[in-house]
Amino acid sequence: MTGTAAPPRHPRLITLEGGEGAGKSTALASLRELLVQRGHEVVLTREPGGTVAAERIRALLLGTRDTLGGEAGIEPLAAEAELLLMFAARVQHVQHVIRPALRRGAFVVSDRFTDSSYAYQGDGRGLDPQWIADLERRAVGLRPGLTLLLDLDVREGRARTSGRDLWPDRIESEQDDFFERVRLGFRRRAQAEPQRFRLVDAAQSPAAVGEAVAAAVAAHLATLTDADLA
Ligand code: Z5A
Repeated sequence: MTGTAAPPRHPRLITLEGGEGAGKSTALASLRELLVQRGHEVVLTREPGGTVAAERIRALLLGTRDTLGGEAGIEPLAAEAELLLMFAARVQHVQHVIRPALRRGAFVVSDRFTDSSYAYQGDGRGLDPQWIADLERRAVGLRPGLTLLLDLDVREGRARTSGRDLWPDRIESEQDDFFERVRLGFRRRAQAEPQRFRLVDAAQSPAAVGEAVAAAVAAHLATLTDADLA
């Protein structure tokens, strides 16, 4: 492997990506149902988070003065600190949840994974994608076999979630231009890796999004060998 080669894909790791309000949490239910119907063990998880320590890191990453209560929420997080904390949480998640589940033959479905770091910290915050690639290669060491990108107009996504939380988190507090860069970043990644990504039009009804997600997963399952499922 050269210094810049992407880590290998694991066929049983499936991720959902997209902007705020795209409907990832809603689509997870259809995805899980399909895999369970086919007799597979499914571990549903999310990032940042997924372990006790990673959920603590999530609170630090997303918390505000109001939710964290005090100084930690007042201090702005440097973009570099945000990136490193995302990866600190991800290492815990990969080592303690994802790899053990994959080793015992389960499917792991994660609401966000490393593509979010490229989109939010790379395209959104302007950090060097080579640095992110290096962290991915050294500290994560795997990519999903299938990534469903739920693509939605930024304003529509924000309208769906507006009024949901009393206090917007650190990332939700960003302006529309930040989220436009994130959306473009996700779309560029999907174009660059068409064998891994499936683009889903998230402006459809929840039922139609669920059907599109289930169809993409069924097509992915059809490509797996007995060795992939062992
Ligand atoms: N982040 C990062 O910067 N770097 C990283 O490496 C990682 C993450 C891993 C996680 O916060 C934040 O961390 C995230 C990126 C950053 N910040 N942002 N933005 P989160 O998990 O709390 O935020 P989220 O992932 O964006 O979740 P979300 O806003 O809840 O979006 P969602 O899960 O895609 O949407 P949903 O909960 O399924 O649906 C939202 C609402 O829309 C809800 O009321 C639904 O009923 C409704 N909905 C869902 N689908 C539809 C359709 N099809 N039509 C109409 N209404 C719908």
